[in-house]
Amino acid sequence: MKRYSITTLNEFIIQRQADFPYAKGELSRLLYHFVVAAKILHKKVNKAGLVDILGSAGQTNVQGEEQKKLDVFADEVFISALQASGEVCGLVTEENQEIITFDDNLSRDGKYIFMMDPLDGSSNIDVNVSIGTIFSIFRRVSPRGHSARPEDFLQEGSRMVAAGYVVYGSSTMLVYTTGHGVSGFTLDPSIGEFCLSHPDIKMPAYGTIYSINEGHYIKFPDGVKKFIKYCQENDPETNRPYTSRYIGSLVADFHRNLLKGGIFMYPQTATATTGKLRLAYECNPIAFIAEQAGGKASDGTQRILDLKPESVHQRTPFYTGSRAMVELLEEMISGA
Ligand code: AHM
Ligand code: MG
Repeated sequence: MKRYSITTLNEFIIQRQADFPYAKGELSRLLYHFVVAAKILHKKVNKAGLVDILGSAGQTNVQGEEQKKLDVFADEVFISALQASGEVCGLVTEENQEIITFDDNLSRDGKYIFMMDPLDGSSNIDVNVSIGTIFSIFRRVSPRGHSARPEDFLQEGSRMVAAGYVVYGSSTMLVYTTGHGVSGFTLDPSIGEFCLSHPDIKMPAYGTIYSINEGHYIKFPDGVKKFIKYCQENDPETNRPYTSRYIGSLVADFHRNLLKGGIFMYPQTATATTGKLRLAYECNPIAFIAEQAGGKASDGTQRILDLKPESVHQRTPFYTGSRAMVELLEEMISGA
């Protein structure tokens, strides 16, 4: 008889609990609640195209309820799920200017804080292109039993406990790390489970894909321009230029480069001097995953995970991907 061996995400999390001798199952419970919300969002994303038939955002649906934009819906679903977990004392999301603190008794005792972009790349929703959810989890520094405090949310990325993303693409995948390598799970919608499909992901040390919005080229720093020129010249090994691939959805662009090898760049420009992407819930989690997979993430001169945040929505230039490519770019930026 043929035997099928499937490892579901829940099973995997339980197996890995042994990696954290100090853990009492709180992180596992937290991830479990996050994943339930991700599945709800998966369902909603898959139906997004029907919105035009059923009533578009801002209009009322057949029950007379107002239709929510998908990013607002995502924000609400994740916030509710994280509060329900009782393990999170507060969170920051791209949708909310202020820090959200959960002030019920259970959550005030929660050990973790959560930072997330509930639906990244949301401008791609209308055109049926991949979008994602990105998150990072830290242990709080303020005492348990009290409300979360601003300093809980201003820790360097190197103190992250776990990070991950969900990509809603041709299939829905969750990729995450707790600092012991990177694992990828594909959602099997027929059984409603994320199943281990990509164990111990390693990013190729070198790739031939570069991903950048070249529309801003004339405003890029000289080192980045030099690197782009390098990519456009013939690679001696393949005798053709590097391949340019840019979706405009960070999770999808990074995910492709993670598996195939390549570099993603979102530099500062003459007019946007700190870049576009947010350190806390876009760059930090992607950087943690990149490093855990053997890759690298930098702001051009410094390791992303060493940056000390000054505000929760702060932006940073961002370069991440295959180690050798990021190192070469850094050399060109430093003018070496
Ligand atoms: P968003 O958080 O408003 O969705 O913006 C973030 C997105 C990233 O997913 C993507 O890498 C980048 O913005 C694309 O920006 P641009 O359109 O300037 O190339
Ligand atoms: Mg975003």
